[in-house]
Amino acid sequence: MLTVFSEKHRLRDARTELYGGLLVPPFECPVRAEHVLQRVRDVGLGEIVAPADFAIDAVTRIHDADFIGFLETCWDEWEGAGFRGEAIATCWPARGMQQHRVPHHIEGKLGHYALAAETSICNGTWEAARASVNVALTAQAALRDGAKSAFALCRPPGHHAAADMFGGYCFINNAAVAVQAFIDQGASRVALLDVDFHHGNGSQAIFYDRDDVMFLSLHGDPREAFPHFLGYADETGRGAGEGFNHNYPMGPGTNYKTWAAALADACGKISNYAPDALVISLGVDTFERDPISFFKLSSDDFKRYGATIGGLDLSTLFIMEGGYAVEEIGVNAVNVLEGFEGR
Ligand code: Q9C
Ligand code: ZN
Repeated sequence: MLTVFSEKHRLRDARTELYGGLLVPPFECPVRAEHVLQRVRDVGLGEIVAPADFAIDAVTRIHDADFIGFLETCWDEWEGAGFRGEAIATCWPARGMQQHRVPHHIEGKLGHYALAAETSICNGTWEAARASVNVALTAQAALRDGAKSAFALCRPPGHHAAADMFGGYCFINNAAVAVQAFIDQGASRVALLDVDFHHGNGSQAIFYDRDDVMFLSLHGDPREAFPHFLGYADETGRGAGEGFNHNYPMGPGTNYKTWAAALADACGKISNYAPDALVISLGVDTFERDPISFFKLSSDDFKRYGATIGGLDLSTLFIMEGGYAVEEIGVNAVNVLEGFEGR
């Protein structure tokens, strides 16, 4: 399987994450991608290529232009305002306040466009996010050109990013942009299966009204896990999209047996939908020793479920999302790809 990787991910190297009331080194750090790349090499998964440059138009098919403008200039505006740390949102348009007026001051803009406060914006964040979506689009183009599967080794991740919101370590929704590229190239239906530990709130929101994209997510119950305010089982889609959104929230301690039963159900729905392409939001923070998550999958389980996904026999694009047990992230992510290939 082809892997697409950009060294520009290293430009996203924040010093701070707000966690438990402390500013700690971010869980979402550069070494994650390097370990996955090393494992791709070690097992000889296939060719590794750098991304092509894509016009921003592919991104603005999903994201609002004003939000993209904000990401581009946020760091400069923050520094220009005289702040000395990294850019962190500290106030929001909460209940009863104005939701639609975008403030001029960067502090207000951050609150308008952020969905959470853990994700600091620093110098280089925009360039890295841009490279990450180019990785996704390059891998997508390989499928368009006839490849059966491809691995977009994206970093930073994307599935929490909505049309006009960043957070949860995400800025541009790489998977959503890739899904839209398939549609724009003529696909009638695309399935987006999100196996990251966290609910893909951004992806769900982006496609919630649509029947040409089926979104399915297996994740920690939002009553117990980030992003807390979306991802319930009764969120099934809206309007034309009713019946095309499927959430599988699961509680603390969920083991492979329970998780795999949810995956089997999701795969049945994907099969019936008969999509022209399948996009996988591949987070491996379902791992038993992940530092911020509570599922109990072993490294072998990743290979097992890769085989299940492979059994769908669809054109499949894997997009890297989360996974914070950095020592094991390479084995776990590449196990899915090897399982998919029947290795
Ligand atoms: N107590 C992705 O996996 N905060 N994002 C978690 C845990 C944010 C995860 C707090 C987690 C974001 C792409
Ligand atoms: Zn995650």
